[in-house]
Amino acid sequence: MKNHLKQARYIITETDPKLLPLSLAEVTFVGRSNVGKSSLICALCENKKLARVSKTPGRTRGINVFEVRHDRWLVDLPGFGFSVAPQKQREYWPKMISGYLTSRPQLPLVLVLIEAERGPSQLDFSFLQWMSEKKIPCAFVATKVDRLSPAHQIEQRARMASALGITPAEMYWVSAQKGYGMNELRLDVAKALGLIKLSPGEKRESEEQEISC
Ligand SMILES: Nc1nc2c(ncn2[C@@H]2O[C@H](COP(=O)(O)OP(=O)(O)OP(=O)(O)O)[C@@H](O)[C@H]2O)c(=O)[nH]1
Ligand SMILES: [Mg+2]
Repeated sequence: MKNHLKQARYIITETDPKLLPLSLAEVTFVGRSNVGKSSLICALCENKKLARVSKTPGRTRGINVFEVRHDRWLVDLPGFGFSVAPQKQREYWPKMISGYLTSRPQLPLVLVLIEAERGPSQLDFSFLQWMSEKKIPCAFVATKVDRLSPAHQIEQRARMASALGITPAEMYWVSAQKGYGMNELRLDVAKALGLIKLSPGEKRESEEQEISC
């Protein structure tokens, strides 16, 4: 299957969302520190050097923008839940994230990443509550599924989906490290960016029509 995201390149890091230029469409990766946002962007684009990955939480400090095609972006946000600040402040996601999410007119897809092994935390639920109050739709991605045994994966996927109020099939289930679940997510990201158009009701590769700009 052709990877429509492979030509992504880094274009800008911004800390003030108000200063970000407009795009035609942008797919955003958000979630707790260390959940695997940058790793997932690298895996989707098949470019290990694209976004910085680190064992230390808090690696991504600004809003990092990668352009897949002219004005069609992937956006890597800093993680929430990690800070050197006291516990009370740490439990509130930074202004940079909320400022970005409430100020972008072109957000066809916001992907909320949650570690498969841990499931959603209290902090994830308060973030999701805030997203719902702001009426920002999102889709869920369970990350690092390679850390679970195959037998445990089915059970944990069902448990996580139920906690999030969705069906297991509605949640992406991925491992950036092993490459699991990449094709399905790639296709939906490319679709959200308007890079490909699928025939109604079909997801077959042969039915994809590339859109040129
Ligand atoms: N086992 C496993 N580890 C992963 C996977 N994806 C990421 N990791 C590891 O998780 C750690 C954090 O990955 P990052 O991609 O930097 O996470 P992030 O969400 O961008 O982190 P911040 O920018 O700090 O918020 C790194 O040590 C990665 O190697 C995966 O699919 N499987
Ligand atoms: Mg990161």
